[in-house]
Amino acid sequence: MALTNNQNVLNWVEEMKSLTKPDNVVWIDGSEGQIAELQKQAIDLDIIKPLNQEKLPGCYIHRTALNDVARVEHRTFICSKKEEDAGPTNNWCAPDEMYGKLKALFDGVMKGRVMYVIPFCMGPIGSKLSKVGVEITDSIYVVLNMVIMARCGQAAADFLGDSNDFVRGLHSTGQLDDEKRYICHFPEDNAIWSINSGYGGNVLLGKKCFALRIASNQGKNEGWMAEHMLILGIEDPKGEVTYIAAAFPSACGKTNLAMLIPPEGYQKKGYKVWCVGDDIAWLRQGDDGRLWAINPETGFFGVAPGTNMKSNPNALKATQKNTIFANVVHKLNDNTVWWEGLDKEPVTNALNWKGEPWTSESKEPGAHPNGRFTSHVSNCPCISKEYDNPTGVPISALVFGGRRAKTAPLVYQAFNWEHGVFVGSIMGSETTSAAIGLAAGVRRDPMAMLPFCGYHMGDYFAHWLETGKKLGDKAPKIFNVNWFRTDDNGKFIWPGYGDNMRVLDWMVQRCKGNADAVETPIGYEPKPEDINIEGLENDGITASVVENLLSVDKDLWKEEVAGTKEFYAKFGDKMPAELKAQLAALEERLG
Ligand code: GTP
Ligand code: SPV
Ligand code: MN
Repeated sequence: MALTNNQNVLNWVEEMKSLTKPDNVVWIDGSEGQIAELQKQAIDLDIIKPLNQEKLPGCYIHRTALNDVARVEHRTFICSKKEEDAGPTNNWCAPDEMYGKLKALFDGVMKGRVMYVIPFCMGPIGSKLSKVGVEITDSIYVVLNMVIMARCGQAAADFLGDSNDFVRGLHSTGQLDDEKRYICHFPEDNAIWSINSGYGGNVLLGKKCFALRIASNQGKNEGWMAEHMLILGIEDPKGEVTYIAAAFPSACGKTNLAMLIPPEGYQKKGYKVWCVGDDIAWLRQGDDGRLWAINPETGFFGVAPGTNMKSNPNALKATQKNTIFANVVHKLNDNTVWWEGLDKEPVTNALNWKGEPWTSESKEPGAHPNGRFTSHVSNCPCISKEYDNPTGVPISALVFGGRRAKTAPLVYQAFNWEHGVFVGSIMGSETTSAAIGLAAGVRRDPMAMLPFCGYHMGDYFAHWLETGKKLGDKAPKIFNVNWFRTDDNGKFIWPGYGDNMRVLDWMVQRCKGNADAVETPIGYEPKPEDINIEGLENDGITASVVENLLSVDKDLWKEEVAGTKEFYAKFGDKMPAELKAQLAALEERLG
């Protein structure tokens, strides 16, 4: 039964139904009974397999098609009316042409299938910062993941009421044909059409498609920001919590930082870290003039490989119940899961992510490097009590970062907001497995938004500059971090993970005006002794190693400037003069 009398919703569902011609329509109310029934059906259809219910209650394993394991940037389109509005970093197609192409693909695609209609809300129900969407899909896997990742069902439909202000998401797994795979966004219609994929980032339309590509457009028009950022709170021994939002490219450490467990020395003093979100932040100026953030999602769609009791115990614990694993190793002896970096136990009798027999002796990795888990925030031991707060949390610092073997130091602070926007705009990172078909090496990824900014990135930079003007002296401080500097043998120098707390600590002290800094050509840096390295003796971290991690190689930075000039040139007239001036000033400071 329809969950709403909203004619805008009902008419659109009717229209999509006559296009896709399903046998049946089912509205997702989000009730436990309905989800249990769908889980049963998904098991019968072999879409998911139940895991050991004693060790992993409520957990399932899923395998995507072999050609469908990550986002596909070359098949992702921004279909704005004007090509210029999509900008040089997005694939563009005219809406009429793309609707024409897609209608042919969607025509009758759900014959013999069920059409699921999922009303969902991104952000706390009732919050001024939240937005509603409706996703239509023919995939039970999508339904089972969506109810973890977003507030789905009756409450979302009720929150929408009679309004026409909702995002229309249409998805079909089609035939999973990767040559007919399209992930298309129509920002002027608040619409997303996705076909021929079953991989999370392409099909859980609330996530990257809505909460970043469409929402970044809405934010530009309505005066707020949708960013690829984690949100965490650092509680000091007095109980005061400082909130930080951080943007790192895909598979560069957001989930890990968001769930960080402080080193023992910090724990003893009473420091705690709380996770508000691990992937997306919606940020808006509050009535008090400060910048406030919500996590629009309710779950984690996290990278499995590398997650273990040492690197990220909170994430691992979050996956011990009611979790859907995708493209990891299936251990047959005890019907559990495994991935590279989980533990050192030899795996004997198992299936790899492709479903082929696999053991620790096999040459290829068992889990796909982009193998993922979907689990609800309530599973996470360090979830912040503020995550569902409709007003969000006040942000004191914004952090950018990426994987850089040599160039970027462990941490530096921007001189001011405008310089901070510049720091975000020149971000680069070594490519990872989170998207298919990217050339190896460093790519420019401003604010970690290159694949997710749904409009012209020149306008996006201008929007950031504008936001800084509105925030004035209440603007968060801006920092850049790099956990990934390597030594001559290619090994990471900084221990990372929980020890990143030591760097967060310096940032918090900077925000509170309690820590000094040294001015370098690229920004303010800590004095080496201001990074607390107590307890890191066994990791070989000494004050001189920290000094090395903070060193700025002017020759490498001059190459960086040259690369940035080339990158900026892409944006033509839309490149804000302020940022070009920042680049020239950096070049001058480098001498
Ligand atoms: P998306 O979900 O794709 O947006 O990724 P993410 O930014 O949340 O990255 P995630 O935290 O899942 O980390 C990705 C990979 O980076 C994993 O293999 C981690 O083990 C590794 N990683 C995360 N933090 C650190 C760190 O501080 N140091 C090192 N060396 N590796 C890290
Ligand atoms: C990312 O790639 O940044 C992710 C995973 O968080 S996906 O949902 O596939 O985009
Ligand atoms: Mn992400």
